[in-house]
Amino acid sequence: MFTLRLLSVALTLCAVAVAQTPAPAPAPAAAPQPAAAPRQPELPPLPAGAAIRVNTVGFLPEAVKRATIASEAAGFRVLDAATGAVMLEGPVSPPARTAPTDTDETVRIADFSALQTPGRYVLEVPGAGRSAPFAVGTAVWNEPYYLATRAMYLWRCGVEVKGEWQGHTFHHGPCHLGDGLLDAVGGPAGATKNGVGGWHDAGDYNKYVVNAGVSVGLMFKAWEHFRDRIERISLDLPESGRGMPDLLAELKFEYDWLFTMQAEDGSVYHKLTAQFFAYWGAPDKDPSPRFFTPWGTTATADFVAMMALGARHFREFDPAYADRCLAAARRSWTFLLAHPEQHDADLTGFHTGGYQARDLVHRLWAAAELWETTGEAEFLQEFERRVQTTTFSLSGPGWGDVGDLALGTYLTASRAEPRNAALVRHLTGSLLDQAGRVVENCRVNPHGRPFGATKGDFFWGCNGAAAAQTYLLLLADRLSPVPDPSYRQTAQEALAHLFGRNYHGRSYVTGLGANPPQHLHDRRGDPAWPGYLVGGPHPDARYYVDDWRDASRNEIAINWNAALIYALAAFVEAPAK
Ligand code: 9MR
Ligand code: ZN
Repeated sequence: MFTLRLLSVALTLCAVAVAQTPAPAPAPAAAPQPAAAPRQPELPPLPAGAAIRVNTVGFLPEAVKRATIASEAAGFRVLDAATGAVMLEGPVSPPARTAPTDTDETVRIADFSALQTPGRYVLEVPGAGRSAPFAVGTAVWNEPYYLATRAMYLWRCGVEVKGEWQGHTFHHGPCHLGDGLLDAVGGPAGATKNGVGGWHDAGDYNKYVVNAGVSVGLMFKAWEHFRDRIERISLDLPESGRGMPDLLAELKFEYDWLFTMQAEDGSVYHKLTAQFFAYWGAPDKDPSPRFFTPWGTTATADFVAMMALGARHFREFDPAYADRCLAAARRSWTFLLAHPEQHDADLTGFHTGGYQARDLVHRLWAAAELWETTGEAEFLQEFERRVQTTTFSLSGPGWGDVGDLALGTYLTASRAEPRNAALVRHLTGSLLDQAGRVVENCRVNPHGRPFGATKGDFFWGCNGAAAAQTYLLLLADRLSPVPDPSYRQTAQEALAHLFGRNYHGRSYVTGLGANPPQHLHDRRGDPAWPGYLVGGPHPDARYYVDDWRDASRNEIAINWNAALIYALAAFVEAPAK
C-alpha cells in the first residue's frame, strides 16, 4: 500500500509534467533574479557510521530504551553523566544483520529499559566508547515539543519573527509584503491582491495550500488527541496569554492567510509562489515577484477540510472566526460539487514545488471534516459513498495522501451512531492491521525505525514519514479494543530513531540532542534555525550529510515538522495547573 500510494503520487507528478506545454512565463519579472539556486549532490559521500547509536534527547521512565552498537561488543554500562557512577550493566544482544536497503551492517542491541530513575546518563560500551548524554524523566519531550511547534512561528511570513536558542538570535523583518500578483490568474498585469501571511513552506519561501493541508491536519489531530497534555504549554508567541491556546493561535496565523487563497467562486489557488527557486538569502530581502497560481481540485478540497477543522476548533475561543471558517468551507464545498472531476492546477511557467496529487482522498477528507463539524447527513453520505476502497496507508498522512486523516476523523467521530457499522469495523481492522505492521517493522529493525527493510523505504522526506507513522500507532492506541502498550512504545522508538538511534548517531532535529544538523537547505542560512526536522537519508539509511546544498535530504518542511509535533504531543507532560 505504502509503495502503491507513493507510486501514484509519482505518476501524478509525471503526468502533470507531460501534460504541460511550454508557455510564456506568467508575468515579466519585475526584479532581477539573484544568486542561482544551489545544486544538489546526487549521492553524497558515504560517511562512517557511529559506533553507539542512541536517542540523545531522552526517555520517559517507563519507555523501552535501546541503543544500537555497530562494533564488536559484549556488554554495556549506563553511567550517571555527572558522577560516572555505574547505574546499570548488561550484555548486548547477539549480532544481527541490518537489511541491505537499510544500513547493511552487523550490529548489536543494548537494552537498558530497566533504567527508570530520572537523571542524566551516558551509555558506555567497552570497545565502542561513550554515547552523548541523554535524560530519563517525565518531561523529556516538553522542550522538543516547544521547539518543534515554535518552529512554525519562526516560519511566519509577512511579519517580523524573533527567537533565541543556545546563545543565538534568529530574526528577520516583515517579508513578502507584496504577496501576491494576479497575472497568472487572469488579473491585469501587475495587479495584486492581499495574500500576505501564513507560513513559508520549507527552506523555500513559497506557500502551498496542499502542503498546508496535511500540516494543519496533523496539528489539529495533535489537538484532538492530546489536548490535555498540550493545552497549557506556552510557545511564547506574540498572541500568548490572550485566551486562545498557543497551538491554535499558531494555526490561526496560517488561517488568516488561507482565507486569501480562496477565489470569489469558491475555487482555491494552488499556491502563492515565485516562478523559480532561484533566490537564496533572508526572506525580508527577497525581491522575487510572487504570484497566485491557478486553482486545482486538490487544493480546494484541502481548503474545505482545513476550514471545517478551523470552524470546529476555533469556535470555543473565537466564534465569529469559526463562522467565517465554516462559511468559507461551505462555499468551496459547493464549488467542488460543481466540479466533480480531477482538475490539476495549471502551473505552467512555475518551477517551484508541485504538490500535485489525485484529489480523491482529499475530497474524502473534506467530507469527513465537514460532517464531524456540522453533523449534516449530506457530508456523511458523501464520505461513505467516496470511501470505496480507501484503507489506511502504512506511511501515515502525507501531503499527497490525506486518506489517513479522513479515515481517522470518521473513526473517532463524536456522532458514532449514524455511521455504517460494517464500514467502521472494516476501517478499524485496516487501521489495526497497518499499525500492527508498523509495530512489527520497528521490532525487527535494529535501529527501531518503523520501516526500513524494503527497497524504497528511504526517500525524500522519509524522516517526516517516520514521524507521521506515529499517527497510525497513536490512533490504534485509542481505538484498539484490547489495550496494547506496544503502540505507544513503538511511537517512542520512532522518536528515539529521529533523535539519534540511527546510522549517524545524530539528532535529525536542529537545536536538539547530539550533533544536530547545522547546515540546512534553508534560505535563512546558518546557524541553523532551531526545532526543524530534516528530510532524512536516502536511497538508504546511510546517505545523509549535513550540507545546505542537499535539498532532498537536508531541507526542512512544514509537513514534516507537523508530523513531529503530532508525535511529540503524545508524550509531553502537561504543565501543572
Ligand atoms: O516533500 C516533497 C517530496 O515528497 C517530493 O518528492 C519533493 C519533490 O517534488 O518535494 C518535496 O517538497 C518540497 C516542495 O516541493 C517545495 N518546498 C520544499 C519541499 C521539501 O523539500
Ligand atoms: Zn515571507
